[in-house]
Amino acid sequence: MKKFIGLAAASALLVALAGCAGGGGDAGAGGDDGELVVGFAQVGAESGWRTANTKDIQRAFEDAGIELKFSDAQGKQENQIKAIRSFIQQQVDVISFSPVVETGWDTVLGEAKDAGIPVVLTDRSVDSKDDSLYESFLGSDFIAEGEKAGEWVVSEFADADSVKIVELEGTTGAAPANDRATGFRNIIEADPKFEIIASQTGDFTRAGGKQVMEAFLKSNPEIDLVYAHNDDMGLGAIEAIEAAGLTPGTDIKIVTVDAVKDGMQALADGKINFIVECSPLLGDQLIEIVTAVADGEPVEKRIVTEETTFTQEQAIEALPDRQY
Ligand code: GZL
Repeated sequence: MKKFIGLAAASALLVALAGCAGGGGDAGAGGDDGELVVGFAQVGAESGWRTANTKDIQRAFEDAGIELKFSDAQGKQENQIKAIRSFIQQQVDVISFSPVVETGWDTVLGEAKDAGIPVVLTDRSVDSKDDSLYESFLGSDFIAEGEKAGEWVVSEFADADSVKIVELEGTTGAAPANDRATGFRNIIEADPKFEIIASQTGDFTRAGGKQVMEAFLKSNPEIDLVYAHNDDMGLGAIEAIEAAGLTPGTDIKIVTVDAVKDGMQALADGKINFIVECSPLLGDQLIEIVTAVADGEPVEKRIVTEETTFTQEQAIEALPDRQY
């Protein structure tokens, strides 16, 4: 009997201690000890841009001393949805992600809202009609990027009678792919001499760009210009053009978007002719937004990142200081 009472007392003591140590309530991940915890669901690692974006986000959270739970979806929406659900279960304070495609987010963002966890979009946006599902969207204006590429094409081919264009599209359904296509057409469709003779996704990867360009070269004897939605696909196109015995940047001109180091080197070497910048360095601005949101402070719904364009001369000048 004595033994039984001892055991009962000991277990009662354990329960009491556990209660104190836990500070009451569920021991969720989110800030029981006042520390901010943020869950980030990244698209994947498909391009030099994405690698630079991930590195900058992780560096910014490290510098700020804020706990970052990071997941890489390997380009699959279902993995991003799973990661967001896991962050909800872990009761993080804020969820942030770059939606791999624009559609299909309302249900899981509704679950985050019901759980009282604010969401911040970075890089790419969603097509949700209900903008209460996220606090802020930090990223580039992809339509403007497409328009800048179109404006360069119009000036570069001012004296041409006909310009045959092939387009290497980004990931099907992704906001940058949809909007860079729209922006480019907003400009070139004003003049019928510009003709997009083929357009296909290379999924933002170098291998994808090379494979699609090989097919374009086989089925289109006359190509004047490649419009690639990112540098990586443009670099793949360069490989295909050279393998076909042609000179990229001369026989076939190339305009791309991003301005990552490899793209800028190709621009400096004259293999790419013009690059529209899309900055992946979103980390510090993301820290400002998530800390404001966690403190219940108002944040701007839409924050557009600053970016420019590069010619060959500008790339040669900028390369030595290029961070990514
Ligand atoms: C743009 C970003 C795109 C880049 C690609 O903000 O979403 O995805 O342009 C990347 O290089 O893969």
